[in-house]
Amino acid sequence: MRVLLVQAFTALDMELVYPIGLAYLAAHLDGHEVEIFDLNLYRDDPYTPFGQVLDRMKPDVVGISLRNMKVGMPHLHTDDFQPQAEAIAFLRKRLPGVKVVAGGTAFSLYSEVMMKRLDAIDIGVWGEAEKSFPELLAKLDTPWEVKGVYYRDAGQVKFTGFPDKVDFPALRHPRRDLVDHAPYLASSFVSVGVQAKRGCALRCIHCSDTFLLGHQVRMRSPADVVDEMQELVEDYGVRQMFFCDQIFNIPVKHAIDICKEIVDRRLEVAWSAWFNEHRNTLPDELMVWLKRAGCGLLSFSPDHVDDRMLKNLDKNFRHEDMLYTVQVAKKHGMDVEYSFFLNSPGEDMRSLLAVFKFLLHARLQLGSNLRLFTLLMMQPIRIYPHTRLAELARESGLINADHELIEAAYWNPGGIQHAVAGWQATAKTLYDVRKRWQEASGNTYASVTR
Ligand code: B12
Repeated sequence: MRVLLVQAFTALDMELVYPIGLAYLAAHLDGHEVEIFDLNLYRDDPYTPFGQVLDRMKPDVVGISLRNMKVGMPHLHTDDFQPQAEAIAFLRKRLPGVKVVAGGTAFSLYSEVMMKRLDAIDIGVWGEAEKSFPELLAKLDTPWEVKGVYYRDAGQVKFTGFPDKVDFPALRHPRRDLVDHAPYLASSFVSVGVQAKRGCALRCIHCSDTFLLGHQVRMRSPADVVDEMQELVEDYGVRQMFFCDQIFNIPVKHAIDICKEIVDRRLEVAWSAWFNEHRNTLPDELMVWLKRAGCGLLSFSPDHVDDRMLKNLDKNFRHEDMLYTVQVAKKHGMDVEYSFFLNSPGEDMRSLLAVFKFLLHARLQLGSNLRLFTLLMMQPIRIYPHTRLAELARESGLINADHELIEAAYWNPGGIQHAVAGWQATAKTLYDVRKRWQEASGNTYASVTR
């Protein structure tokens, strides 16, 4: 079968994101002719090249990856249903008989809404799909026989039920040969991803990653991870990457072993990842290896700094750990970024000010090693479906019981929302200035927020 895998529009004014999910799928489609096409590479005119690839390849199946949808920062992003619907309508019109199969993180978070609103999708695949998608291609006429599948039956959307998690360490490497890395490298230092593990043991109340990937952490062997990094360097000239893991430094030993493997092979790479803030997950030994292995940035999403608020968010660390992150970054000369939510459950002016006080402290301690662009993105928590925060929002009457949550809903109650609005207006001004500067720089792929 001829299968075209398409990355639909991601957040349009942010960095490009290498379609690693599609490259993973492509690696597991034995016996099919496969190509990958990313609409985001042609932001000015996506439809001419899209039409050309459809005409040339004449795929039997188009697998469309819906990664981002209404990501929830209206003043920063422009993605929506409409561009995605237009892209699907375009391919439907160009190739009326083609089977359209959707998948991806945004699809999986809002599967039913997506099936209802994007009626040109024939079949949807929930979650990780290295096993289910090839199975589906073999059973396109009887999709109800495959787990994890949404299909249409007499005007009704039906679901075959959640599949087992894939055996991640046993997967093949993503098909990097199907994607040109150059535009992603030109876009930002986080654009090309590598994945060392799937799943997360933590229980932060707002996070939907565990709905998608589970609490059990499934790890690849460090040697296998670094084999893939080595391929990226040697075969594609990629020396800058981002780990797509939920958290890189849990377990710590796995993180250290990956670093050691990079160092042993003398691989010259620059990379970053998301890190947990608990001091036990950031021992000196790890920091030393991170530095030697080319990790240039510790990316933290603590979301808050105040003990009471961290408890409300069910974080596994406290304020003293936050201070420790500053101390350890300073000691080892690492760059750091932090992202925070505003007006999370229980917020008051005192706790809000604690965030800014912490940032000031970090700036004084770390100077320019503290990267500040994430401040542009500080906002109230977007309430994602399938999270404890969504339950809490319903119980407390903040949202209606039947809210589909695809239209942005935030945890942003009470008087603090006025302070938040003030901050967002400032962030928008900073954003606009930066955007004009980026445009003047002439790099059409550049990210405004990185
Ligand atoms: C890593 C990551 C990032 C990294 C990406 C780095 C990189 N180079 O790849 C960075 C930091 C850049 C990032 C940024 C953002 N991200 Co992000 N990110 C993730 C994360 C944790 C992993 C994504 C990933 O790479 N997975 C690895 C690959 C292998 O898996 P996959 O893409 O899911 O693909 C699998 C399946 O989905 C499926 N599949 C995928 N496509 C298709 C297609 C078909 C046809 C089929 C059948 C199956 C299928 O099969 C694949 C293989 O199993 C996810 C959360 C998660 N748990 O997945 C959030 C997530 C995708 N991000 C999200 C968001 C909101 C953002 C930002 C807007 C955040 C922000 N405010 O800045 C930006 C947007 C960036 C952009 N330009 O659009 C949301 C999107 C939800 C939504 N409503 O849109 C997610 C789901 C997290 C969340 N729950 O909030 N992100």
